[in-house]
Amino acid sequence: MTAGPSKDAVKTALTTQALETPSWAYGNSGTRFKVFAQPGVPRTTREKLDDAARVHAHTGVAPRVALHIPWDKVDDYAALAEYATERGVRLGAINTNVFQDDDYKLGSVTNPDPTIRRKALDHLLECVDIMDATGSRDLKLWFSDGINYPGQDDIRSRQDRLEEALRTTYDRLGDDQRMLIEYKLFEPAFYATDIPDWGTAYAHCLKLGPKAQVVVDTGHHAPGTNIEFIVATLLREGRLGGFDFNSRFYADDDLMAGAADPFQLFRIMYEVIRGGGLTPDTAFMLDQCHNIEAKIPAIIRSVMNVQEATAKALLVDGDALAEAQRTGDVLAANAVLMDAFNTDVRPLLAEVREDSGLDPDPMRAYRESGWQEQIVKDRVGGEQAGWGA
Ligand code: LRH
Ligand code: MN
Ligand code: MN
Repeated sequence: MTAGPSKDAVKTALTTQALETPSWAYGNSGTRFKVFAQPGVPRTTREKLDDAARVHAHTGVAPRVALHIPWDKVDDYAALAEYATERGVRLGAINTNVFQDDDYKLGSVTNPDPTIRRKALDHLLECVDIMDATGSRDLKLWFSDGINYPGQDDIRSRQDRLEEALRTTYDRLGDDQRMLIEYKLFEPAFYATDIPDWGTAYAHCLKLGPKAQVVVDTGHHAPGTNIEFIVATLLREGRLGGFDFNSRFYADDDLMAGAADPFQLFRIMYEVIRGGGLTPDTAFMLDQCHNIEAKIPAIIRSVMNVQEATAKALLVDGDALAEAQRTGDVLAANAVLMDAFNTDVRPLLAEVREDSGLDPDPMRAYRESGWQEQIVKDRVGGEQAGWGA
């Protein structure tokens, strides 16, 4: 038996993790069948930032908010960044959107029509301009591009077109800016998606250069995929840019992180820590939609779930594990991981919060804050901003 990591070391490491919440999770969303509107949802991006600031105020570990353009289109992005700072948060990744326009029916940057490709590229470049104004580090690229039928378009030519758009966008990045390339197995394209997996994303990143990194959306894999293996591999290669955390039962369900499979989240966080990825170089983002549950508390819960998985992963006794692995003691090695996973870290996290002057129970603190009642009262009239509008 070894002593395992000290409580102080675990507590200190926990304070280094900063999560980023997605602006679109604060607004109405739904399935392709129905958007269920909730009272009090933000009508503007500023109101989304107000809500995100509440999440950070109660958890202490969600200081950044990702924007999605044009859902969060405003006239003055520098002023928006200032507004965020005044509320105690910062603007995070800028997410591009080349998937909600009739022109993109046959693809955006991979479209066979050069005029449409140019339009999509211009949007990507505009998003880098926005990053300059907001001070954002990361440009997040997800393409819905793909084909539904064999023969519909040439798979190889589409990769060439994709490469060209990525190259132009990459060359436009500033020294401190990065490009995060997101992959997704399928949907909305069903036969062949142009970036369906980490291998394709990674191949493009390798060609582009060190500022191009892969982002792992946990909902974007086939059932049973060993995501932590992908994480370990990308970290070894220095190409893990970050995560879009969410939970899935079936496809891209976008449920609360840690809700469907907390053990998977733990295994992912263990590989992050094992690979030295618990640093600001890894963007720990949420990408979720709260269709039937109250949004702000759902985001607080998700942040806490990621924190709990991180705490458990930090508790893994590395020395005991290495010894068991060295001696080929399969059961002992597995037990080291399971002991950490089965530890109730909630008291430890309550302590971490109290140490920084927060209520130990963020869910209760939010419930009792009166914020929900206030926004339901105040946010009447106007259109809700973004995705489900
Ligand atoms: C695509 C995706 C991508 C988008 C977001 C709204 O499924 O995960 O990250 O930007 O959803
Ligand atoms: Mn995503
Ligand atoms: Mn998704």
